[in-house]
Amino acid sequence: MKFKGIALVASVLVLGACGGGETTAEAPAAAPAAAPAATPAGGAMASGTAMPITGKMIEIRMVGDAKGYRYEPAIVSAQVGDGLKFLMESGGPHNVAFEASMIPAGSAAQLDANFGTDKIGTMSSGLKMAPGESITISLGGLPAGVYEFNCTPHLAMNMKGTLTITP
Ligand SMILES: [Cu+2]
Repeated sequence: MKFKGIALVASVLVLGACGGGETTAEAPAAAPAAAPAATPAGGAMASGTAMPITGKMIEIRMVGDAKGYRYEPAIVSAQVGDGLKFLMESGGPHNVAFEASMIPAGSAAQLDANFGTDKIGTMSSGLKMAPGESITISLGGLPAGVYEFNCTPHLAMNMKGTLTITP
């Protein structure tokens, strides 16, 4: 008795699903099929693949006090593959931003990718307010040359730096 009852209910449910669900059944089926397309979409950023840090880490403090707003040090030498760690110390918010006209030709896409996802714009990092927060940028895959950078909130206060990358 019990089994028959369950079997009947199950049959009705299956029938119901088949009958009424034909049109809606296709829509959910299409969604999973579209999901794998997200992988090629990520690969479409061909020029923007972040390169890892393979060398040394160079720390630059971001400071704002009675003496003014500045990076310490503001003159930095690095090799391709090194990393820069900008450490928020005082007087924030600070960030690190590069402009395409003040870096070597052809370096912008790689540098932008090396910022990762913590950005407020192209080659412009997120703002750091709390002491101890930091911004890490890989110099992997970048052409050698001179890269000027600045702090967006304190550009007018001359918070700028110069990075020279050697091969
Ligand atoms: Cu600043």
